[in-house]
Amino acid sequence: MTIRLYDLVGRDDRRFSSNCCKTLYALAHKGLACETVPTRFTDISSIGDGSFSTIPVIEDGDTRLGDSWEIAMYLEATYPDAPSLFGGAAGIEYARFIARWVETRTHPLVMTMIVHDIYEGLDPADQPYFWESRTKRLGRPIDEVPVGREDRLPELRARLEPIRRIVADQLFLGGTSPIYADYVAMASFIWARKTSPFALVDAGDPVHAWMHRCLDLYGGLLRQDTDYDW
Ligand SMILES: N[C@@H](CCC(=O)N[C@@H](CS)C(=O)NCC(=O)O)C(=O)O
Repeated sequence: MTIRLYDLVGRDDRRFSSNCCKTLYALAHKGLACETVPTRFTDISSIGDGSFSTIPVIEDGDTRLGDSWEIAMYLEATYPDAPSLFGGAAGIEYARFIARWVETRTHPLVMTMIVHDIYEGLDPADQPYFWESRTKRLGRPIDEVPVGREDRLPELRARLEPIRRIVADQLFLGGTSPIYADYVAMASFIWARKTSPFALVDAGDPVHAWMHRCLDLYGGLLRQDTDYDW
C-alpha cells in the first residue's frame, strides 16, 4: 500500500523541510512506496481532523500520524521485515542522541543564517505567516537575523567536529551504510541546501563529502533541480 506524506512546499514546488526529509529517507530506507502531498505552512491545519500544527504527517491505511521521530518508530515497528532504520535498540538511542545534539548545537545556528532565504523561497501565501512567526521566535525581523552570518560560520564548522571525525573514517554514521542517525543529522544540510546559496561546508570538508553521499542515496531522492549547488 502506498503511504501518503504531507510534505512542506515552497515556491516552484521546492520541498525543503528538514523534518519531512527525515521521513522521506525513512520510507526509502524501508523500501516503502510513498506519494507526497505538497503542503504549505498555511495548509497544515487542514490535514485530516485539523489537529496537526506541524509536518511531516503520514497516512498509512487507517493510520494518520505526525512527528518525524514518531513516524520513524512507527515504520520500524510496523514493517519489521524491511531494512532496519536503527539496527536495534542501541541504534535508537544513538539516533536520539544525534537528534538532541542537532536540535541544540547546530540547527538553531543554521536557522540564523538561512531564515531570510527560506522566506524568499516560500509561496507568497505563506510569507506573512512565516515572517511574523519567525520574527517572534528569533526576536528580530528576519531580514536582520542573517546579517554577519559569514562571521558565525567558523563556529558552526567547529561544532560539526564530532560528525566530521566519524565521517572522515567511515562512509556514514551507521558505518558502511546509512541509518536513521544519518538522516537526522543530514536533515539540516538538506534544508539549507534547498533554501540558501550560503554554503555551510566547503568541498574538501569530510562533512561535505558525507552530505553528497547522503544526497546520492535512493537514486538521488533528496536532490532536486531547485537545489543550490554547494
Ligand atoms: N518535532 C517535529 C517538528 C516538526 C516541525 O517543526 N515541522 C515544521 C516543518 S520542518 C513545521 O511543520 N512547522 C510548522 C510551522 O512552523 O507552522 C518533527 O520532528 O516532526
